[in-house]
Amino acid sequence: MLERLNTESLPRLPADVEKPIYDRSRLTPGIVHLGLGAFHRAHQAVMTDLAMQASGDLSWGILGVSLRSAATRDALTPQDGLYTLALRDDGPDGEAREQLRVVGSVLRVMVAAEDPNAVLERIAYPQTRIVSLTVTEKGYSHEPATGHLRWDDPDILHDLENPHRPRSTIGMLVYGLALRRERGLPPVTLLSCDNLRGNGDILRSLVLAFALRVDVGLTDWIDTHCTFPNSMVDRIVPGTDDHDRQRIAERLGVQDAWPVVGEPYMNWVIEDKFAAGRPAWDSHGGATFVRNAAPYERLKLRMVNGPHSTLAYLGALLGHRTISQSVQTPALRAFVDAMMQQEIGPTLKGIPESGLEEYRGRFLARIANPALPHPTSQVAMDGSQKVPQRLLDTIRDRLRTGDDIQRLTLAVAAWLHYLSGEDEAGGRYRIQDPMAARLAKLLSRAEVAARASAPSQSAHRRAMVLSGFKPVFGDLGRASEFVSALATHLETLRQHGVIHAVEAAT
Ligand code: CS2
Repeated sequence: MLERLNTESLPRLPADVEKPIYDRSRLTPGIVHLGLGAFHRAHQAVMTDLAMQASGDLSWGILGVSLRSAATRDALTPQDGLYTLALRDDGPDGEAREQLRVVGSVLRVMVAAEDPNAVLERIAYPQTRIVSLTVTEKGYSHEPATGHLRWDDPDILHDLENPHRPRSTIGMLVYGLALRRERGLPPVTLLSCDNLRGNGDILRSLVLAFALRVDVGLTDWIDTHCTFPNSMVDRIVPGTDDHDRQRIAERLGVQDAWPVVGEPYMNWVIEDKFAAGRPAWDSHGGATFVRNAAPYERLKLRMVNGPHSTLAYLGALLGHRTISQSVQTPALRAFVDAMMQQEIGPTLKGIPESGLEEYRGRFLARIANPALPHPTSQVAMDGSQKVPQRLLDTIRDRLRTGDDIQRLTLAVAAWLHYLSGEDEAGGRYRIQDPMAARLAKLLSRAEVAARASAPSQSAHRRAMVLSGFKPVFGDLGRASEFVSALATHLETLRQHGVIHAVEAAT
């Protein structure tokens, strides 16, 4: 039985494993982070660790909050918050290589579901200056098409009635901020790091909308004192598996119950509007601070996440388990490449052609990385929350300028077809989506409508019903060009399969 990674075993790690060289006993908590998943631990937490190391300012320790599951807390508490980040890719010789760093910025992990009030207390802690979030798209209780708060969300309804025991992210933030205001404490920055368009702006409007139901004075206080920078984060971080754990333990010589594994590439762009200071995240080339993050967000959501989702759905339908298998399938690669060049690129105004080309080439190389198997199921999950900002916004822009939307619409069709839960070889998979039940009903309504129509009309009828689903499509279902293209692609996918559909559209 190997010894555990913790404060005591830290000095004995092999020399080729990087580790914090600051005095962790002097760390004080400055950040409360909601959603302590692998994504956060592979970017913001490590950037904070490196920033504290470079600047010597040790006042930015992280109090991590897992919203529901106790697994991360149970893994990291015996490790004094320490965990390993393994950056993995293929070396020039084609062999996988891996660089390890033990990250020291996480001080403690709490579980909101066990004690929500303790989270509110931490948000209202005098030393807390930033509350950051990676709660995934579905963690915002918003309607994907409009960004508005879903007042019928059971967690939001619960939180309006239970100010001391909130369950939703938005409820937690608002009641935590209410406590800060009551106690006369200084303001904080609320920093969203999720893949949403205008993530800070969305967070601000959701927080203000909820606060308005609680107390008008609180809304004013939040609006005047707190800031909500928009940010864009880019690093591929698949979930950790037991092979990762074993391999990393062998290198460390101690057991790490929950290391995280990611790619070496990382890009983090943040609007520099912090209400109460920030770590020197830019001190070691980690983050870039800008006045307006919108162009970076748009570029990333459309040119990284859009093709990523596309490869996930098309690949999963072909039975591919990983994104790298999908992108190594020549027909899929040619298709997403054409989609990026012909349809996505032209919507990204202000970025020089050569810059876009480099970005596109780098993305394709990043996802082809066989050393980092990224499950198609992971990227495919929660499509209802992802598709609007990854694909539909781009389609809307192109419709406005009268441009071709065939490839992007095939990507949307691939999502809808994927929702049938069966790949082309008859393999079944589970649909993971907060709207899974509503989507299943939508699919069956579309089938009933298609069957009730004349054969020449049935594909169109199906596409009309599907694209009429407003929480995802908004008013796009009224765009006849989109509906016709969707009908054609869905029909091709159903009748002839993925390869035929992508070859016809490339
Ligand atoms: C992926 C992203 O899971 C997904 O939906 O598209 O997590 C992607 O890996 C990151 O956004 C890359 O920065």
